[in-house]
Amino acid sequence: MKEVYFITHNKHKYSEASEIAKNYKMSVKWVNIEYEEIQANDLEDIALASCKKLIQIKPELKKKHIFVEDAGLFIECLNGFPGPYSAYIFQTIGNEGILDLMKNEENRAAYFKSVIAFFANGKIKLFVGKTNGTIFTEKRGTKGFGFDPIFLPTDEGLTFAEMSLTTKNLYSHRQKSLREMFTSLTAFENNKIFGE
Ligand code: ITT
Repeated sequence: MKEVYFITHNKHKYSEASEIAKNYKMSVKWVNIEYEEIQANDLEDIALASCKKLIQIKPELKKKHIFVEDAGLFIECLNGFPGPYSAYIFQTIGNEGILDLMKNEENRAAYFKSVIAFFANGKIKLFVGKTNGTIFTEKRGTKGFGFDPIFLPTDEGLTFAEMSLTTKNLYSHRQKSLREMFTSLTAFENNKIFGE
């Protein structure tokens, strides 16, 4: 069974990845290392910088297949806010703050985006997933994490926080980027991952 190492502080993200990996007969190992994320306007730049930094501070990771993932919630009527600043905004104003900002707002369209930076054999590759949806008018559900209680994926009557992990894994931005990564890993032999 192939092993890939997910470097994240977030246990929920690890659990989501771990479940998806089973479908690809792979195993995800959780690595929780302290490191500083850069601030940037693109999730791609943040994920790439984190991946590079981790390889630099822990050179032993170079021998493994590792990935980091950066995600964000982009709200249309707020011009894409909080986007790449999602972690900070969640910690400061939280779901209540977002709902307040959107009080009386009719355009509730939003999307979640996930960017994986995957490192193997000396190269980094990005995988992206996006899920469209809407911001509900109040918090609903207790599962998941972060903005899950206020996000309804399109055509679903439930917020992410009302879904089991398995159901969130049918719709989420993260399962899309993860599936891309696992498909890519399955398609090539270890030493040919990037067509070498
Ligand atoms: P890392 O250590 O992997 O960076 P993190 O929790 O800081 O873990 P991100 O920077 O990728 O994760 O995500 C930024 C914030 O966006 C995160 O703190 C959540 O509040 C929110 N978020 C990301 N993915 C989410 C999801 O699937 N459901 C709900 N909120 C999410």
